[in-house]
Amino acid sequence: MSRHDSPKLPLGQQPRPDFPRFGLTPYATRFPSRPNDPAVTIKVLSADPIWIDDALADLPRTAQTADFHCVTTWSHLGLQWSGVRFADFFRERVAPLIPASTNVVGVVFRAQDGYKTALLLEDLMAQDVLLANELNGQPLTVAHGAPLRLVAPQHYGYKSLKHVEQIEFYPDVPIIKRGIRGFLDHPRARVALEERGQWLPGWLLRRVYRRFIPKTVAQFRAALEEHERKQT
Ligand SMILES: Nc1nc2c(c(=O)[nH]1)N[C@H]1C(S)=C(S)[C@@H](COP(=O)(O)O)O[C@H]1N2
Ligand SMILES: [Mo]
Repeated sequence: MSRHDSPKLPLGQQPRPDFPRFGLTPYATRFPSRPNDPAVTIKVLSADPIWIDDALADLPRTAQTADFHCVTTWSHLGLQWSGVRFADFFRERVAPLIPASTNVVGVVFRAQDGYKTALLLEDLMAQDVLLANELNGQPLTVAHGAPLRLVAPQHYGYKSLKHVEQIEFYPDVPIIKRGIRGFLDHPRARVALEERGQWLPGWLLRRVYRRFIPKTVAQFRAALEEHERKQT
């Protein structure tokens, strides 16, 4: 075991005492347009989008503690999330809209800051995948995904999309093609299998990504401070 590994953590991850606001650097200066509005639109196959005023309304709430693993190798342990299971949202709000002859396979999430990601429906139906609106007993902040974020603890952090705005359901696996992430995105990104990216091995991505952590954290923090200054 190298000094970078910890027995508690998945392969290649290192613990971080804080939980920084983080992401691809172009998103450091992008913020949700409606951080207090829990409305989402859903698009099922080729039908017109459907507007839901409050994505979590009338669904059973659940809470869980989970570790968070960013693909760049930092992990923050023991976050307490609460919200609604994605599986419950899907069964109650989406499944009734799907024609019996069609199978939904891929799901694309779009965020209020322009970020997007895709997951397999199969992975989203896991019991620990949430649409969360609370973190550690408090409403989600802008830093961590207000008004609503996906939490998929078995997948790298880039799948846990913040500021959810639209959820789209497809009969096949959508490919996210956008800049470097299009190249390095993995359709599943399972932490246990170290699926960091599609084409390059985990051990290589680990070394490259690790170097960018301090600069990225600083950039995201400075942008948030600037944003908050402008709000007041
Ligand atoms: N909307 C949105 N969601 C996002 C991102 C982002 O920039 N915008 N970054 C992703 C990445 S790479 C990570 S590691 C986590 C970071 O979550 P945090 O900022 O709450 O720590 O959010 C993910 N979801
Ligand atoms: Mo990340």
